[in-house]
Amino acid sequence: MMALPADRKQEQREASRADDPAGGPLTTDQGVEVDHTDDSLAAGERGPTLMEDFHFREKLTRFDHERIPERVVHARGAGAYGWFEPYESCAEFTRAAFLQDPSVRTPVFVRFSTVQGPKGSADTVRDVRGFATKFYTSEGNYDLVGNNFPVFFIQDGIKFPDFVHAVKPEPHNDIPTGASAHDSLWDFVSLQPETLHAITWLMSDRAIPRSYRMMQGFGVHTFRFVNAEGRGTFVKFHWKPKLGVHSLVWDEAQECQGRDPDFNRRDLWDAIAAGEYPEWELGVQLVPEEDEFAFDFDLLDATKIIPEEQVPVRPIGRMVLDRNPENFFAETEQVAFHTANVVPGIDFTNDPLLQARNFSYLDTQLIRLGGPNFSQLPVNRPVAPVRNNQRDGYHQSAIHSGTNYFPNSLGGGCPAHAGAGSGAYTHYAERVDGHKIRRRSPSFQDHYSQTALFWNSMADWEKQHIVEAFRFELGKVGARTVRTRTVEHLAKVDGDLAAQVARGIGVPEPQAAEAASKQSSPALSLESLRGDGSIRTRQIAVLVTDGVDAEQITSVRERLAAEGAVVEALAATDGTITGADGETYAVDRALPTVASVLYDAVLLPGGPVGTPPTVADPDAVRFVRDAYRHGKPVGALGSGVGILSALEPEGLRLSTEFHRVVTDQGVVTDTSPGPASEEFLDAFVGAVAAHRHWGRGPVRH
Ligand code: HDD
Repeated sequence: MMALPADRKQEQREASRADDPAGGPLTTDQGVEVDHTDDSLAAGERGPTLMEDFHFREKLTRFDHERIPERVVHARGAGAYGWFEPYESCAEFTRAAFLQDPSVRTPVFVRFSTVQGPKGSADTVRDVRGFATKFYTSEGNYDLVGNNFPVFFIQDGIKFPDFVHAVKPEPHNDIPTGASAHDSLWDFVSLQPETLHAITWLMSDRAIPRSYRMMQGFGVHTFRFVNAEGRGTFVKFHWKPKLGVHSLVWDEAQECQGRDPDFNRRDLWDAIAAGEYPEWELGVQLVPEEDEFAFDFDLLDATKIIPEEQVPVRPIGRMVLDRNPENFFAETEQVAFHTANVVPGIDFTNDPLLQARNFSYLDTQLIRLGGPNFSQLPVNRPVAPVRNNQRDGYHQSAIHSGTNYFPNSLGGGCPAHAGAGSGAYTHYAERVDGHKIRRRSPSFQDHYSQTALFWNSMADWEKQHIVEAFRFELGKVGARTVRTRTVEHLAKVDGDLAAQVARGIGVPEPQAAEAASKQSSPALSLESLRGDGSIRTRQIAVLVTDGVDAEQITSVRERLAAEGAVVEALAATDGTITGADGETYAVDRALPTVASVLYDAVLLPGGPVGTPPTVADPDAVRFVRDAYRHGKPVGALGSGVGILSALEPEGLRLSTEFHRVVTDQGVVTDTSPGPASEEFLDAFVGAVAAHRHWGRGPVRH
């Protein structure tokens, strides 16, 4: 096995750079120098443009052809480079070279995406997120093309065009953009109960992640590991983020779509640019071949999970993303993933969704990237050598020489077959025997038990969010029959869920029925996915104004920065403010340019005399009220506590105790003047680490 430095991919990328290190003047595509690109060549000062202006024609033609088709799904995305390293050898289960040696780092490129919206849609929509990883291994590229849900909406890939047509904007008016709350999706759902499990995930907070860096990834299908002896083991892949799994609230997510449509993309970019490299642990659930039928669901059914309590997730390695791409189009747009890009030691199962994907991805790249040579593009090129007789086609950029067929003697027989004992891919020798039939296996028929398992596993606040999401989505569906039919299916999952949804959307409550399952899997709740508990990279706003107690701000800044949080001082206008000590302090941003939804927490420092004028600023008032109703930590110090109480966020009850740190539902206050105490800072950091404080009650709009 060849040791592969993680920067091998970067070295390879260098060769594709278009920059001219020596500088030099503007040229045409043919390298002819251009001295004037502001006016076209014309017959006289006010005359027509001349055909012979080759610079004008080339420039316009190139511009006219800049666009390629966007991905039919997952059109909007953001990507980054990084590396993967295994914790220990996985040789017992797989011969995959990149999973053998903890000292070998394999380069990766990861693209995160939304599914429904077009390339220019907003990030914080309610949707599944794609989580696709290309490992540039020493044995060729391995693509793990996953999502942030462990289950999919359909069981057989032949239904994919139907499902995607239903969820995409309606064909007559192309509405809605980046949203599933419309008739055609719910019509499909109400007629196709296999969607219910993934749909319930879609109604959960998993569908509005706070950050790509704070979401799980799943390979979804059951794949197969194969070891050097040819023994197979079923495997499900899990990515777990080091920072924990955190989400937005729906009201906030919607506002964020307007305030910063690039919210998740920017977050990923900024974190990497700041050296805060996102990290995930790769885990596997392993099932021996002989246990294939040991479950009350079918391992080949992509609408099912294996509960972690039944088969624990075994951590096998970690991935760190440490480099932003340099050109969005060249890299993030042109990256081409394919579920059939596997390496020796990783194989497929007969999951009918996976089988269809193994056809679809290559097919789509051919049209999207305009021909068969897209694997030569820098982001797609393997670092392993490529030698074969595939030739020609659009955009061929390699100069092949010698023979182009096999077998040959004129080319010395090259490239020869890989020899026995080499790294060649051998397909797992599964015995297959059957009649040709078009029929879903009876083992795929139960669509309700695992939907109920998911529902049962949710904390109360997660359940409440799911009910609200169903009400929102179905409330936007015009066809009453579709609303009713969907609720009837929900009743087969859980009577209480169905009744709560029905009450919000004006359809009859279905008759109470037995829940489809009484089981739960605590590992599915966000409550159990807090990660390392740190507050690294959380965005914390400190609202400042003239007369503010600068010592308080400094003490807060120092501590929060030491914890890895990003602290920004916001004031009514940009520039500087004058502290109570008479010194001037820099403002990071003006309040009108930002919004509460772009921050994770807010802190109100005080001033030595009376109430600083912050409270009179409508932007500041809205900021604090929004943060409070979105469950975010709110801190107040000194006379800032008075300001907070004057703002009267709905439901806020402030303690009347003076000069003591009081923490209540993520609101941390201390009326003491001067620098923040350790006790206050500990409590505030703890409140930020907890992310949201649901005990305040439902989010009011
Ligand atoms: Fe897919 C893109 C993930 C089912 C057909 N898919 C795509 C991407 C991700 C997924 C992350 C974007 C990759 C990128 O960033 O470029 N898809 C999934 C998951 C599925 C799934 C986790 C279920 C387990 N997909 C699925 C099916 C089919 C497709 C059943 C077709 C039979 N998917 C495609 C596609 C796309 C795609 C049409 C569009 C753009 C592309 O491939 O490159 O081929």
